[in-house]
Amino acid sequence: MIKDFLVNSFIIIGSLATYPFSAYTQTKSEEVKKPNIIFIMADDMGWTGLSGYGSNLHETPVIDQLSKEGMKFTNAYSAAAICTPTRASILTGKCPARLNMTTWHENAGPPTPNTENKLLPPTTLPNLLLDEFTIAEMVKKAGYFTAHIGKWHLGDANHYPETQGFDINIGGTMWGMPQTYWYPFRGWRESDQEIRYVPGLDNIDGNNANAYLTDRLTDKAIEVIEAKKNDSFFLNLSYYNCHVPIEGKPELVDYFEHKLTAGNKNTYHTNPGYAAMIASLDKNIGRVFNAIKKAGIEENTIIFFYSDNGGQVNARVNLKNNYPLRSGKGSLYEGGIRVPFIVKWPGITKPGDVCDYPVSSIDILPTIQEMTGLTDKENHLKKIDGVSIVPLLRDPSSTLARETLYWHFPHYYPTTTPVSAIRKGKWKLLEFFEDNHLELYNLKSDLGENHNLAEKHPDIVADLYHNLKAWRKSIDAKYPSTNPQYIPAP
Ligand SMILES: [Ca+2]
Repeated sequence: MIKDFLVNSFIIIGSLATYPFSAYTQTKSEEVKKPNIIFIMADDMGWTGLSGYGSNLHETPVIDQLSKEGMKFTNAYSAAAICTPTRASILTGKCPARLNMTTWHENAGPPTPNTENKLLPPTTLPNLLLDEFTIAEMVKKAGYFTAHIGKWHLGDANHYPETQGFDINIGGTMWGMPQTYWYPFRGWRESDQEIRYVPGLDNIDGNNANAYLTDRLTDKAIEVIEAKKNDSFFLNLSYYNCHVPIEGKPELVDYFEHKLTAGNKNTYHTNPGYAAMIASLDKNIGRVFNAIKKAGIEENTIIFFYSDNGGQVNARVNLKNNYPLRSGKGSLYEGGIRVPFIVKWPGITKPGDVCDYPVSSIDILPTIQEMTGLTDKENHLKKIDGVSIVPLLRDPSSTLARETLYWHFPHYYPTTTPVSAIRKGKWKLLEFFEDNHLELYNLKSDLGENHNLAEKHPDIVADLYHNLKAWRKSIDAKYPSTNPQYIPAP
């Protein structure tokens, strides 16, 4: 006990030493004015996954309404085409390649020996390092309560949300997907020889028999909103929907099956289970919004809606999931990285605003920093890649100082071989490392990236390629290497 007291005293004194007393009290008195931030993330939802973004099967009235009340971005990107790197980029404002976190947690580390691939990926980090400065750590300095609810996927148990500035963690683990969306949200995973579970959602009242994971995560989010409505809070609400396994509520699956058979044959979304999962996500976000209204904090709560990568394009989901974009999750074609993104900032964003300027998940941290008016005494923001998009939120026709966006994925995935990409204005260049060939697309006239213009515009290729190489060097990007065990297919 005495030892604990001494340790606690030391921490308190240490905190005061870091912050002059006047600054500390000022922070406390300003606390009530700081806006709440709810960052809602869908998993694996492609650019056209919402009805408001073009799906003619999915129904998302709540999220569509959010885009009408706030600002809808049409050229928003995830910093990676897969889960873990994008999530790391959001929390740190850094490109995944700078973090050396370019693949998902379970796939990171040294490369797996194989004979199938021409290249071997570099060794990458499976965990977000503890000394990385996150949004949660940033807003905690201003007295925010910080809650992580849902998918984490940023490291093992030594790197869970509690180690990155979150006061509480419900449902976050090292895994990228639940074994099942149905209670008790756990089960044996044969392919990995392990039991997977989603912690923090048990209760003892016996009403859990038919509980759906998404509903239970929302229950917890509402508990946070009700408990902290008089404080400033940051709620990182990362739903598992609509990542596989495709498990929708039966009544919703029935509804979308009927919709598909009732004559809606021309849809590019054709999976009723997937549609049901998106419908459940939408309904649950509606419950969150109702809780905010009920708590009387709607006008002082900023809402973000994002997806961590494009939609899956495998047989379990849909082959044209991201139409009209090319490819999907894992790929650096637009289908893998262009995602829905909506921001509602009461009093700042104007209802119905649409912004076409390219933005990225690396921009979230500096944006929240500016929104909350936090100072950057320790110069954390000087070491990041993102920029604040507040100028766009104030005026969607304005621009940012940043002209280029970059991606680097030195790994394999069913949709791609190792690749880098750069977007500058309407142009996009990709370099594929197996043979170092370059592809150039004009996104303004060819959104589907069907016409490689590399041979037609050598000057543009040279300019973009120069930028891409300089960027990779500046962040010490890791490259794939020749695989000595590779056996070419006959
Ligand atoms: Ca994902």
